[in-house]
Amino acid sequence: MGMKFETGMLRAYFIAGTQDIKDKTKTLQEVAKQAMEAGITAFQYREKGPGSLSGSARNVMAADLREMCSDYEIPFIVDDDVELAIKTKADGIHVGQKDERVAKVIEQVGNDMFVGLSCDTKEQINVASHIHGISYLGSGPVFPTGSKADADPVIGVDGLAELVKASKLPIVAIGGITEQNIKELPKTGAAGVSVISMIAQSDDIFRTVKVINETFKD
Ligand code: TZP
Ligand code: MG
Repeated sequence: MGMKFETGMLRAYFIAGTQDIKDKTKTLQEVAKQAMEAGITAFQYREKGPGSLSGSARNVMAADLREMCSDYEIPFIVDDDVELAIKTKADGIHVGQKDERVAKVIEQVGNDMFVGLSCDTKEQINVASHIHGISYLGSGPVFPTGSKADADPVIGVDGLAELVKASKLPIVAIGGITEQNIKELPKTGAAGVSVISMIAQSDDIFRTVKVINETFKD
């Protein structure tokens, strides 16, 4: 059994895969370690799209990052891939609306890990509210993102606030969040932010993670 889900895990939630490290003088392990050192509250391994690893390189990377999360006592969450999540004894798994059906994923992982689901609309939130075993929701992209080729339409800050209002489950904001626009988000009631480029491409990961944690301190 992995770490038990707590809403505080959603405050500074870093998502990354090899493809997100654009400065090839750094490795994903180095960037992730700095982010953990700096105080992220969750890490999601999302190895996807051009420049991503596959096969054994991906398994080795996943095992490294899993171990690092254990060392820093933060949850290791796998995007989409149930098999990899089980193999690495992940704490959580995150699925989107276009991925494997969430009810099936919940059945496959049982009590061994928590489950997060992306929801863009109130209708999707309503459907999710009837499924037992979802711990948190990820919003649709709040701002335009360059990190996901097939991202859904932008929902904006007001759209995020509406989703939070419609949901009993905690919601983590995602998509195009920067050190500037993050200031607009606490008033929506979101539990925190999940970011790729804000951390993966930061020139100072310590400063960036501090901005996130201070913006969402309560
Ligand atoms: N899902 C919706 S937007 C997105 C994902 C995985 C990408 C977020 O990346 P960034 O760089 O923080 O905009
Ligand atoms: Mg997905």
